[in-house]
Amino acid sequence: MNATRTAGEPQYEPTRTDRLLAALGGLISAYVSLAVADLVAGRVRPEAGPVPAVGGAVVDRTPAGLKEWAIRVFGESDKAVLQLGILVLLGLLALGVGLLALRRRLLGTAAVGAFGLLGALAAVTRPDSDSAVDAVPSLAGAVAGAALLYVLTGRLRAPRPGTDRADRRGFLIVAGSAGLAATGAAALGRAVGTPVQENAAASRAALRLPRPDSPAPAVPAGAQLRVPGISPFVTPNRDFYRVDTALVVPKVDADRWRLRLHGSGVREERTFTLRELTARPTLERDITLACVSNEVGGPYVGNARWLGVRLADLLREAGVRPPSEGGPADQLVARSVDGMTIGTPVEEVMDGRDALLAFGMNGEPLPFSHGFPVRMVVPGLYGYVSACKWIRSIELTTFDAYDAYWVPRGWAAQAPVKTQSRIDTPRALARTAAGTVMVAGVAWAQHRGIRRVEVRVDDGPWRDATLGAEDTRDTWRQWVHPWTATPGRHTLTVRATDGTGATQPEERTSTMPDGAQGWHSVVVRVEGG
Ligand SMILES: Nc1nc2c(c(=O)[nH]1)N[C@H]1C(S)=C(S)[C@@H](COP(=O)(O)O)O[C@H]1N2
Ligand SMILES: [Mo]
Repeated sequence: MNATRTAGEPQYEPTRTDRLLAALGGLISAYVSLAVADLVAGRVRPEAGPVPAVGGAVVDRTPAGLKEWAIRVFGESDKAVLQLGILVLLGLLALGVGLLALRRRLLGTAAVGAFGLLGALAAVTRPDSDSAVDAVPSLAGAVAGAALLYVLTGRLRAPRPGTDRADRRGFLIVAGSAGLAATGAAALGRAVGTPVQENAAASRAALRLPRPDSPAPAVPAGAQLRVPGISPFVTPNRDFYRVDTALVVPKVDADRWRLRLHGSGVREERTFTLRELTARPTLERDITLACVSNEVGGPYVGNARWLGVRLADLLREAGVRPPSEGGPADQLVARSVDGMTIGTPVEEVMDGRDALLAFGMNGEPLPFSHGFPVRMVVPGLYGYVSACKWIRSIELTTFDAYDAYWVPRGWAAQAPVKTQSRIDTPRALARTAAGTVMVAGVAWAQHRGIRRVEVRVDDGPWRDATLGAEDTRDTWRQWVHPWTATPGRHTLTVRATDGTGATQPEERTSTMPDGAQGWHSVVVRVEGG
């Protein structure tokens, strides 16, 4: 096409079809690259795959406001959306790289290599990476993708024997078989499972939970109201909300798991195995867990029966004293296998409340997504300052000396749960018939308890709702209010008063920096009349 053309380049101008094929070649090379990386990551460490590694790096650098927006808009699918976004972006780049390779074969091939290096860099710089082996999935994928792109563009640039046209048939055969082979290999890799994950699954299946030395008192019969549409008093594990930054759920082999206890005021550093923990006196407690990102009326709250050991006992044995007894550490920093850090006030953990290192949830070992083998649960504190999943170590330090993960991202270092109440039924914008309508929901103020719940229709007077029986002050409480609904559009509002006598303030605040407050209300349409 011009004088700069070098030897070995095609003697013809690529047609529009060739360019289309070249772009497609870029896409297929990227696809094969990711499939190979996925296959290798399965053998090495699933979290070290390029998509989770780059995704994790993006999550850690996402401004808090954007993260809150993503949670609000995409809910618990936010992680899937992020990974899809990465794939779409990569797809677009791949089309460009394919076109580039048609003109500059080596440069295009090198670009694939550069993406591989980027993935490798992301993988080894993740906080949970402890070995350079984590670079291997991305690098292997890059080699496969680069080689394929090189071959494919070769087909397009080499005239088919006996013609002066690109070898499109050769291109399609190579592209098709490479795509199929990669798909097959990746599917097979997933089907046989990964060694790490299989050990984890086996260790979970083999775990026999100890009988609690201190069982939870039976849930009072009246705690569960018989109202259709109300949140069940105990949230089944499969329905329990999940909030974390993990793009791949960590699968920890319980047999190899260790918990390290160290830091300021610890007489002698200690390491516990799961067996050592479960052999200690165990307690079972009903505790309601809530997320600071829960909007007024939102879904990120659940109530479970946890089984574990008392964290304060472990700390006392190690010589730790709370600040009120002159201990040097006021913050306990829990670290997880996936690099999360969660800072909890030592004073609260040791003030007599049932702060647990939990291994059981509703009668079974913790589900992987909820922190298997061990997590923390502290009544009265939001999850991001208390409920470290997949916990690996506990360090005693001070709030002055260390900011846990969410603190530099704009969230408060200390965050007791705010009193909240939620209308579960009728649902927002529901249509109901005139007559008696059961307005019902849940209210929570962990560790203070719920004393009163009131309901208001439009601008009418506040009326006391009937409360379900209190399980403990660490659990939420159901409430119901029979309302004689009249035709028209009505606004139902709820507010709760906690065990200290404080009533929820009306004014809505955002979740940031330390949890939303304000009254929940729903608008309903009553028909008939
Ligand atoms: N390792 C780890 N632990 C974590 C988190 C996390 O991102 N990583 N998120 C915390 C937050 S913000 C909350 S609200 C709770 C949620 O626990 P769940 O997913 O079991 O409901 O876990 C906490 N523990
Ligand atoms: Mo949270």
